[in-house]
Amino acid sequence: MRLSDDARAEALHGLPDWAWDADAQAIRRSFRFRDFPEAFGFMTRVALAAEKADHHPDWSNSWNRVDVALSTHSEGGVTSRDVDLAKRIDAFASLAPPPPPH
Ligand code: H2B
Repeated sequence: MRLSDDARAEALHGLPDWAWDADAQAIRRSFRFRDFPEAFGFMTRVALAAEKADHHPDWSNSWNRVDVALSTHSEGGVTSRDVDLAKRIDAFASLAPPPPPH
């Protein structure tokens, strides 16, 4: 079931680096890593978790950057499955060494 506006806003308090994208009816976060192997290692971990959960991100990668959008396509919006996957994705990202500052 799609989360109400209030429930989604509440869930985003627990996901401070994620933003609501009303046009896409999705939540989004960009990740930056040291280099391409770190980015792709992260994507591999996320891909395996997503496949196990049968819930998949919409994402793109450019070298050390990964842009992720989560939405439940069958529901046309954000559900608890997106919130759960976002939490797992944050946990994977936190394991990677930080990228150098700009
Ligand atoms: N992922 C996401 N994000 N939304 C879905 O509605 C969805 C999915 N549906 N992964 C699943 C797969 C469905 O297409 C398969 C057939 O179970």
